[in-house]
Amino acid sequence: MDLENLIAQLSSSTADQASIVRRENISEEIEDLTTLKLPKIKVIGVGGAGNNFVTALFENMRNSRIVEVIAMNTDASQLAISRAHRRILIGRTVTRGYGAGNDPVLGRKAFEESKEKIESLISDSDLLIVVAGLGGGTGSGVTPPLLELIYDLGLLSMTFVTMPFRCEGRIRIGNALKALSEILQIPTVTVVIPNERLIKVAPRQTIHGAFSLANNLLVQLVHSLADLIEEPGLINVDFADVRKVLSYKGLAIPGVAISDNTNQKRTIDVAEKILNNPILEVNPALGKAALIEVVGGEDLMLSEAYDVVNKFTVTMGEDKEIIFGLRILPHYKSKIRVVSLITGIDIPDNYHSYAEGFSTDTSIEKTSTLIDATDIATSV
Ligand SMILES: Nc1nc2c(ncn2[C@@H]2O[C@H](COP(=O)(O)OP(=O)(O)OP(=O)(O)O)[C@@H](O)[C@H]2O)c(=O)[nH]1
Ligand SMILES: [Mg+2]
Repeated sequence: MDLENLIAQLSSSTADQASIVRRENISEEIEDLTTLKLPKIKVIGVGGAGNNFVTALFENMRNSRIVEVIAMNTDASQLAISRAHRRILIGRTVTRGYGAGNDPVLGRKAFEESKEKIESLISDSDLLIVVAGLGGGTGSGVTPPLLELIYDLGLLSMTFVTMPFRCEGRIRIGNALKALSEILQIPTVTVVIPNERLIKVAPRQTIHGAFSLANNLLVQLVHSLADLIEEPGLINVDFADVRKVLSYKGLAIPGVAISDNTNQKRTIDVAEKILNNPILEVNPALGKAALIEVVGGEDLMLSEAYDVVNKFTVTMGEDKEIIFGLRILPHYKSKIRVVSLITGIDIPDNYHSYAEGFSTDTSIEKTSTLIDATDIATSV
């Protein structure tokens, strides 16, 4: 229930004299609360892949009161077909609206040209989520200086990037690796999705289906962050908790899994799917903090919610910062959805090799069963 509804409900109740006095006090307090600003999350999709990601996000978040979706590109024609609350063309002079032509140096020049415009776009945000496909000119050239600017402004950021398919060749992979190493030097929370993994995880998917595996991770993660902040839960998480988890910099692992059955082990299954997500190839046990949202129907038992969170604690260790929220949505019936973000993973020495998707190191491979594409693709 949002604040307006809460106020309406409070003011419509009938009461005796004593409770009228009490209600007046409550109204005063609520009045104070209404003057508080909701946090503002801006999600910026940079370049072609970034624009595709935020277009998928916009379909879900169009009416959000706290999430603003922004498409940013040097390519005017790509921007024209993107869907977002705002579409920003950058580097109009240096690229003439034709894109950065696979040249990250040109991408960076476009950023420099439009730096003032970008600064005024982001400066009133509480959290910025930057999304891009690394490998081309715009995403690879703009993402590192954009994250640097966010950091210099003292704002909180998170970044969500893909690494190229192996078949895209050494030049694009080289562009992506250079951009990734620049990003990893900035204090931010970084999720890396190696596109090559999408082929392995979903070999018989259409391009759209395989991309939607990655898209949906972002969509559901942002959706959950917004819900956690905005919607009161049985066990409530607020923006301070989100900030806390995002204060653990380094690599991060997002997770989404849904179960729709009454099986006794359903919650454990859901947690295991997340902790063994084969798209991401980073060991969750290395995380220092986790934010977990458990959403279920009226039939969700306390012991089941406990099992989910406990699975994270056992996997990551008891000395980790685990924050969880619990919400009951009657229309969920027997469905359970768990969305999580594990943060604070130090960058392993061999990270570059497996970010490319070429890993042969068995210590980072998972022995899990693969996630069924429909688990992630199920909409929120
Ligand atoms: N997962 C996913 N990856 C994508 C998508 N589109 C592109 N990519 C990846 O992102 C990389 C960068 O491509 P773009 O985003 O089109 O490049 P750009 O940043 O616009 O750069 P320029 O066009 O050179 O200015 C590609 O090499 C692909 O690996 C997408 O929709 N989903
Ligand atoms: Mg492009």
